[in-house]
Amino acid sequence: MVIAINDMVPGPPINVCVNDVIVVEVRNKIPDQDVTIHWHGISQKGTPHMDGVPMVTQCPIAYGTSYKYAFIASSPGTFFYHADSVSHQSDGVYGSLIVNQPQPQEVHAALYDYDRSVENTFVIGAQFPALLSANLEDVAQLPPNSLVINGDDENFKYVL
Ligand SMILES: [Cu+2]
Repeated sequence: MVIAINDMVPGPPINVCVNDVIVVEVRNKIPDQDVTIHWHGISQKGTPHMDGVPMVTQCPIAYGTSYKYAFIASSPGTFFYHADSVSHQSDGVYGSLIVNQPQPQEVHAALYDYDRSVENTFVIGAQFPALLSANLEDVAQLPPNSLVINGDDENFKYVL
């Protein structure tokens, strides 16, 4: 079992150019649980309320409500996004976030002809026998079954 984003684990890849504005509306459909999303690698200069840390930078997004994140992809890099909660991360709430830069500024540009980061992105996660967020008291008894690369759409049940 997983918690999917838009029916996907990992969630939809985000591929943008540096200084693009990323806008994501998170609608929490996880019954009886709060969630926030952290944009790992984004500095959030000027937008600390978009950093996704519940009770620190924002109120948690309660079940049945939504929150719109909007921030500038201010620096290039290979990043990812994930639920702030480790149990939700383990349940599948994560995805890739790649901020590209113009070719003249790419220091490794001479090493390749084409940027294939979109089709060659690998997101590695773990697959657990049950939702960790629904079994917090038994987490120590729920080791992962396996690692998964770019998800495993054969063996999981969508929750959302
Ligand atoms: Cu992070």
